[in-house]
Amino acid sequence: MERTYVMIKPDGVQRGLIGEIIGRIERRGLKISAMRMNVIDENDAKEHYSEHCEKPFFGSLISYVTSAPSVSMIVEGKDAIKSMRTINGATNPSEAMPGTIRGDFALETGRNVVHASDSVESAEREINIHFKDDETNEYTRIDEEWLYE
Ligand code: IDP
Repeated sequence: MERTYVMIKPDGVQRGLIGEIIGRIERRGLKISAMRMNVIDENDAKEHYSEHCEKPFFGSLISYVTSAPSVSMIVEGKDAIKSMRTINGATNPSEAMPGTIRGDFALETGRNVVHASDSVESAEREINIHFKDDETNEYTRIDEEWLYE
């Protein structure tokens, strides 16, 4: 099983999309093993997006993700990293397929509602930025015997 870091960004929270987004994750069969709402600390945001620190949009990206509360989650399951990226859709919402979160609810890259880690290394790095070890929960979903062969 894989785990990934997922964020409902401030625009997703402000636009009342928390339930819609969590519903899609749960219905897919993925397991949420940690969840918290908070305003992301500026230093944590800078560390999270450090690969973009030289980009022209870095300043506005940090302001955006720290501007209001976000929902942070650890999501687990088979191929959780790839599955969450597919559920979210393309980074630029104008290229995101209908049926994806960004394809259904967003118009601009700078307000694209959700984040999910793009590799095993990023997932572990991002989970460590946003969660402490004792914030994760180990449990079995009652439907797991029907989700997995
Ligand atoms: P991802 O979120 O799909 O992994 P990345 O390329 O890692 O995409 O970019 C991280 C975030 O930075 C994007 O989700 C988006 O919020 C923001 N971003 C990326 N490119 C641009 C841009 O050209 N203008 C404004 N914001 C951008």
